[in-house]
Amino acid sequence: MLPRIDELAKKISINKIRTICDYRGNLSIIEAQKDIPFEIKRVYYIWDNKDNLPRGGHAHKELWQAIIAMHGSCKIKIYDGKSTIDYILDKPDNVLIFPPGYWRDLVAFADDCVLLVLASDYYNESDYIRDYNEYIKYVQDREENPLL
Ligand code: T46
Repeated sequence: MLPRIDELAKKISINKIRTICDYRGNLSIIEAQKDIPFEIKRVYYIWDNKDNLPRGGHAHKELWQAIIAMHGSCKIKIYDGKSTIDYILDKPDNVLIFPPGYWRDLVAFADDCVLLVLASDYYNESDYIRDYNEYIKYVQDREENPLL
């Protein structure tokens, strides 16, 4: 069964990335399976968002992701089928790690936002739930059968 959104908030609150600061500036470090709980199989980034158009609007069945605003800011709305929690990403030493099973909407992009995403698997369209009604059914099925 999916954790409730209040448990999720405790579990996946934005984490600080290990950062070494010296007179030259800052160097932030992420090591797979040490600083984030999965092997990184894919990296992609989102940038030059047009007219502040939202992205996301889907959930993943299996994929874990870690998201960093390398520059600028945006808001990530995470939904568990009943409640929503909002995370603001606005610092390059912050990372939002979230597990599969949650609907996400990415909104309020600053014009200069560059969002880096580390993913636990290769791109696979069949891992997406892009239809909202299908997502609600998925959540209900999970509640009825936690083994799903
Ligand atoms: C997510 C949020 C944060 C690929 O071909 N390979 C890829 O690795 C990705 C991520 C996307 N695509 C294709 C699939 C679509 O035809 O690129 C197109 C745009 O993807 P999408 O509409 O899913 O983009 P976003 O920004 O709504 O969502 C993306 C990720 O897909 C998603 O996993 O959590 O960023």
